[in-house]
Amino acid sequence: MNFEPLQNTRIIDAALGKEVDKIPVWIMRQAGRYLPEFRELRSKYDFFTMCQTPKLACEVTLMPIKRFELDAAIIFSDILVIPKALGMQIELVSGRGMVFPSPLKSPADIDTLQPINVKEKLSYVFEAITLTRHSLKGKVPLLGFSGAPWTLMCFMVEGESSSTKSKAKSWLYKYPEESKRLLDLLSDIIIEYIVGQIEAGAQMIQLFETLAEYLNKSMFDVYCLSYIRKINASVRELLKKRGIPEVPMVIFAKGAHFALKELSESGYEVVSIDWTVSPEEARKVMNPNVTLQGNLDPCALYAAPESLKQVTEKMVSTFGKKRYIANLGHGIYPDMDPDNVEVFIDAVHSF
Ligand code: 1CP
Repeated sequence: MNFEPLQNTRIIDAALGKEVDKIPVWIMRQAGRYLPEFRELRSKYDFFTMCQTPKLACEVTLMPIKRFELDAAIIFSDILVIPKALGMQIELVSGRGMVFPSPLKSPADIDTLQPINVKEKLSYVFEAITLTRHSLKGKVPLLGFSGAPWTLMCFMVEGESSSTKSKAKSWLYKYPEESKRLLDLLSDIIIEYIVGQIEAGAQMIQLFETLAEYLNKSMFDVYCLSYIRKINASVRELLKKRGIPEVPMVIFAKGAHFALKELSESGYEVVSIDWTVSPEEARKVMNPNVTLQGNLDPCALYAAPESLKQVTEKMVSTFGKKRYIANLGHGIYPDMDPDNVEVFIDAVHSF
């Protein structure tokens, strides 16, 4: 595919360990609900209709890019497009979040998931990526993403938000082999899905293992890390086989403070850390050949501009300019003030 050359390569350069003129910055969930222009458009359409309509997904992806000096765009979509593609019904219910009316109740339900051709079933994401790449005209790189297997399994088994994830965790204890069967099935789809996004024009990929924080180290090793590794290796292998150039990959395993070293040796160019990990500790234990991403406590965006500026400056000075991408330690919340997003970005860039 023919796209315009990239004008801002900071994020890609930082991911690959090259020098940068300024520290690159983007924000997890930057295209969402805290923006009035998003809420306005969202009032006219159902959430998944927005994801499934490339023109709308493109428009939302560009919203934060028009407003702020961000160094990357992230395609507007959701990690739950995969369970949806497998035939599960999902509704975004106001006040309850994502609700699956018929979650997986026992391992027998794994067989109700429909076998899919990723290229066809998720073609709307690929089309949105290609359209957005063209619309960006090379201004900043476009990131693609996917949920990781354990995080997706959690949603598919829990059915709605839960503070303990005890239903999904009970599967790991009661049905370890069947859980692995489900995680394997999801991994195979995720691999094709990521390759499809890269083929469509995604210039960096982030894998979200957001719910890693519910597991201990030994469970994480078996039910997350092995799949995180496999996905990385298989994506690269498939890209090579199909003659598609590789792109940097980011792993964000929220709460996996016990596995920083392992994550930094799992094949990803970038490891994203949450705010509970100190930059010094992360640099000390992690492979020096990976780039770190993160990790401002999202709630710092509630601070007055001057103190937000100070905590941001402290963070970036501790990480340093080399092998670093500034971000929050998790997604931005809907009630945050867009003006403070600008304060955060400026504080990073002027360091
Ligand atoms: O910048 C962006 O907003 C890009 C698009 C994006 C991404 C990267 C969305 C849009 N969702 C995600 C990832 C995602 N979705 C994750 C992993 C990252 C994280 O932990 O923040 C998770 C866990 C989800 C699942 C999800 N989607 C939830 C939470 C689940 C629950 O408990 O109900 C919710 C509420 C959504 C909806 C959603 N996804 C995205 C947006 C903008 C919204 C809100 C839509 C709305 O209310 O109008």
